[in-house]
Amino acid sequence: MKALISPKLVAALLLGLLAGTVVFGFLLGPVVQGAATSPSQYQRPYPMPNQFYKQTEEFYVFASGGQQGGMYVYGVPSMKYLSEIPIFVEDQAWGWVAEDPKIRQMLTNPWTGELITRGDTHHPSASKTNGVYDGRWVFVNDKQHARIGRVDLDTFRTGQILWIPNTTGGVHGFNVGPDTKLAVQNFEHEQYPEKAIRDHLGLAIDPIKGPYVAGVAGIRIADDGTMSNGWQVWGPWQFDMARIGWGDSSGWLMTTAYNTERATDAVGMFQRDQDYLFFWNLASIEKAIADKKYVTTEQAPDVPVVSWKDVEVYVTPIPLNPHGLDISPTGKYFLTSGKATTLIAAVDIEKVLLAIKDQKVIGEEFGVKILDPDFVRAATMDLGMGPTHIEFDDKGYAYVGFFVDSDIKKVALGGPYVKLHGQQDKVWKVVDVLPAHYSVGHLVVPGGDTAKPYGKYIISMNKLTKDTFLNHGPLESENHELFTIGQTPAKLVDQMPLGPETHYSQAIPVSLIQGKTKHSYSEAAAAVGQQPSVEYDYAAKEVRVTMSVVRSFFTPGILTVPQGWMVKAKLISGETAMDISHGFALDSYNVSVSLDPGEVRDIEFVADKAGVHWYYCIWFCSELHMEMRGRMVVIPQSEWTPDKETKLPSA
Ligand code: RUQ
Ligand code: CUA
Ligand code: CA
Repeated sequence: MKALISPKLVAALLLGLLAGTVVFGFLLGPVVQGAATSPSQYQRPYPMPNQFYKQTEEFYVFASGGQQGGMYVYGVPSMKYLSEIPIFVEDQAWGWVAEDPKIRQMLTNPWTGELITRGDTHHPSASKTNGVYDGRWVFVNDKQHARIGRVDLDTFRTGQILWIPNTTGGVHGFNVGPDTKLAVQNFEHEQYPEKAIRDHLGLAIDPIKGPYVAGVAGIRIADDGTMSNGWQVWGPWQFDMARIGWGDSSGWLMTTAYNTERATDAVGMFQRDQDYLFFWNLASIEKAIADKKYVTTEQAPDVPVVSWKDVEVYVTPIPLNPHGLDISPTGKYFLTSGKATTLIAAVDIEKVLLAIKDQKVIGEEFGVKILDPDFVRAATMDLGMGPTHIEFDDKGYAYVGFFVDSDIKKVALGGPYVKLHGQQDKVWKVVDVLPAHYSVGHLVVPGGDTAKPYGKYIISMNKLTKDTFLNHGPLESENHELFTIGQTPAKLVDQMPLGPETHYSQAIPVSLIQGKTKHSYSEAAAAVGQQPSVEYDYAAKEVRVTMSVVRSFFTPGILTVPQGWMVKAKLISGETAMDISHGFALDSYNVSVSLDPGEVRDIEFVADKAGVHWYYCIWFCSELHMEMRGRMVVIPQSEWTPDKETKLPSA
């Protein structure tokens, strides 16, 4: 095994992480990738035929938006932005607003009743069948608030948000298993949980000094995509990344921890030369639950919380403060990157299972056996500064991103993968270097996190763009860079500025999605029997209105309301034509919703401002778009008389 890195070197590396970004800005800033963008590789027809992109795109990319709170969608290979999918934050442009009670409920913390409109999406993970994408859903986590969103790929809209109990948030690694029955969510930020959990773990925890505890939440996913909180396993450590195994690693859950020191500050989190990769036997978690070895909490009386002591779990040391944890296509190798080192460890699950069987153990911590790293590793590679995440192609190569080096190193995998790339490439060695602009976070090879990578492309999601694009103020965009990898060397073919801030992405074949996207909702058809109506409820101080919205009228076109009353409106779009959306925005009120074709939207708000307020359509839907408006007349209660009620001509 490679010599361990000394803490002194760690400090030097950390300084390097900081300094490196500055140095690279100067050194690499002016370099233009002239050859890589030569016309021969980057030609689009002119004039552009209709549907050119529709016919030539191969993948949809779903990129997490980070602090944007949802996901971005674009096409590959064109790198053309298509849309945004709002999930955890309100986004009026894409029709995701809390005045719709359905959306408000999804965004409301079920335990505190608080509406939460901030979020931080990290790791999209697509639904799979037999370890391969199936195009049904993309799930993604919100780091800040411990929520999981499910995006339905027939509408590109969020269908469910699941809140995870027993944690104050700060969750990171998220992964959906090979058959979409189980997903896992790690708690990255250590917790001081309810007493029931603290007592069950039996660890001394001081609420101020720590050390705290954390764990993994198991989320069950029903056949229709409905998520529910299945279980949690807690123990002494936090976790960063999570992967549910498949193939050679079926039945195992792998997690990494960078703070095995259980510290509460950055210096403390770097005290050890190595941290851990964990192997959890999933069946042993189910068995502990079946054997009733769990507690529940007041907050979540139906979610079993299991102690690490009651399940089968092992660790093996890996280079310090690991970040990437990625599994090769057959499920055999786990590549982990020590982000403050130059080292990538390749751990072989078959050797892990042998080590468990033959007790190749070098010690234990908190009762967890530490498997001998010399025995379980296939390789320890010294590849460059600041390794981040890793992806795999279909030809037996791994791609490792480097934040500090600002490049991607292509490495030939050993073992069963040798037959894919032949003997010409030395295994566990770099065979190509792809320069990136600049600091690489995640990478995505389409299917590169599944049993069947599609290969062909890699997208580098770069954190720092420097001067790659037209400057636009101190806050520069991110850079998604597309390379073709069907050949060596790889070629940079395109770059795309995109808003903050992608962590991971999923690239799903167009063929799995294109045929099923809806052009209109069927809800309005179901609501067709509902005539426009207005109902005044003097006891509840509520006006309930059913409003038809169709080119180019709102019916009713006038709505009178006593000041201070609640307005509950059901808006029904009568449109079935493709791409004809309407909206309902209300002058001087914090109300603006979008109605896609055939969509039915409930909205609720208090009519607290007196006067004439026009409601108008926000989409330019026809030549009569601007005339598509109506009045809400709010009358002070002292001036209100029932004869001022809006009366519709009876149908
Ligand atoms: S976390 S790159 Cu997946 Cu690395 Cu943000
Ligand atoms: Cu409807 Cu503009
Ligand atoms: Ca550490």
